[in-house]
Amino acid sequence: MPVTTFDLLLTDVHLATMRDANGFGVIRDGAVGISNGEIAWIGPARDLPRDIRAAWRRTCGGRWATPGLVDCHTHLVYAGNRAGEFERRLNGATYADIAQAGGGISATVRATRAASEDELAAESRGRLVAMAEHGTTTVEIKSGYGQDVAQEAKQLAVARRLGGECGVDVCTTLLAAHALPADYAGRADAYVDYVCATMIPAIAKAGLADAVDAFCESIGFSPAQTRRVFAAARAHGLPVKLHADQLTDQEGGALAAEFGALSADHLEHTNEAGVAAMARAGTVAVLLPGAYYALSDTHSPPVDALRRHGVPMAVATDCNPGTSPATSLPLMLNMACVLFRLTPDEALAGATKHAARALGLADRGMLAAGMRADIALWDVAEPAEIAYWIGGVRPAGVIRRGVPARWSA
Ligand code: DI6
Ligand code: FE
Repeated sequence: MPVTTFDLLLTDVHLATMRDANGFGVIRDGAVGISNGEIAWIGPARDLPRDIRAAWRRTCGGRWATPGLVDCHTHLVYAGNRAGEFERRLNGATYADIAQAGGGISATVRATRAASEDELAAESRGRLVAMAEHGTTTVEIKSGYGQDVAQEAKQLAVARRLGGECGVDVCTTLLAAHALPADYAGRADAYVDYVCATMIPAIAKAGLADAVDAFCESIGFSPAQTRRVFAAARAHGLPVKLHADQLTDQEGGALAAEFGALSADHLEHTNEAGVAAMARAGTVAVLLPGAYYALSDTHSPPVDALRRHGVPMAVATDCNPGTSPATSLPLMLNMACVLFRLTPDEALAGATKHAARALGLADRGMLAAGMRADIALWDVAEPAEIAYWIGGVRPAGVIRRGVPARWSA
C-alpha cells in the first residue's frame, strides 16, 4: 500500500475552488493536502488516499476555503493624507477641479517625496497589514507619487520591502506617467521623453518593476503619450497595464488591447469596440468600485458588454489617498455586486483567478493541484456571504505558501 505524505492536511472544510468557468467551483466536505507550499491533493474528503502521513493536520470546523485574495490594483505606498479633499468634494469640488488647483495626486507627490524610505514604509505598513487581515495574500503596488527615477525607485523598493515584512506577495508596477510634475507644467511631452528615455530603462535595469502602467485621461496623459510609454515598456520587456477611461472615453480599452496589456483598469467610459478589442487581446478588465463609490460616480463600467464578449473581470481596491481609501477586498466584492451588479461568484473570481491573471500570475487564484497553497478560510455558511457583508467579513485563517498565518480558527 503506497503512503501519501503531506506537509499539511486540511479537513472538515468546504471548498470554493474557483476553478470552473462559472460559479464557485464548490466541493463540500473537502480536504486539501499541501506539500512544498503547493496544493498536492484536493477533492472530497471521502476520496482521500487511504494511507496518509501528514506532518501537520488542521480540522477547519466546517469553514469555507477560498484561494487567498489577490488585490491587482493598488497605490498603497504613499505618504500624507487627503481627507481635506474629501471635505472639498462634499462641498461641490470635483476630483478634476482639485487636481487642476495643485491638489490631488500632486499633493501626495509632495508628501511622498518629502518622506524618507523608513517614513514611507512606516506610513504604508498599516495599510498592507489591514489588507492581509482581510484575506489578501498577493497585492500589486504601483509607484506614481515620485515622478523621478530616485523617488519612484524609493516607492517601489518600499513596496517590495513591506511585502517581506508583512508576509504578503507584492508585485510592483511603475506608474511614472501618473500626473505631470509641477516643473514640467506645459511640457508633458518632455516629461514623457524623460519617462521613456530615462525612467523606464533605469527602473527596468534595477529590476524594481514587474509591469508599467499609465494614467490615460484628460487630466493625465494623452493616448499618443501613453503609446510612447508602452512602446518603451515593451522595449524593456515589461508588460503593461492601463488606467483606462475612468473619467472620459479616451479609447483606453482599445489602446490597452493594442499593446496586449495584462489589464485595462477602471473602464467606466469604455465603449463596446474597446471591450471587443480587449476580448481579442486577452486583456483583463479590472473593476474598481471603491473609486466609483468615493467619487459618487454614476457612469458604471460596461459590465454587460464585458460579459457578452467574455472579458474576464477582476475586482481590486485601488487603495489610494485620493479616490479609494480602502484596504478590504471583501468590501470591494460587496460594492462590485451592489454598484456594478456582479454576481457574488463573479466578484470572488474577480479577486482571485482573474486578478491573478491581471498580474500575469498563473500559479494562484484557484484551488487546484499544482497551484500555490495560498488559502483563506472563512466563517461563513456559503461563499456568497463573503460578498454579502458590507465590509464585515474577515477570514478566520490564512495559509500562505502552505504555512498557516493569521490563524484564529
Ligand atoms: N487613478 C486613480 O484612481 C488613482 N490614480 C489614478 O490614476 C488616484 C490617485 C490619487 O488620487 O492619488
Ligand atoms: Fe488606480
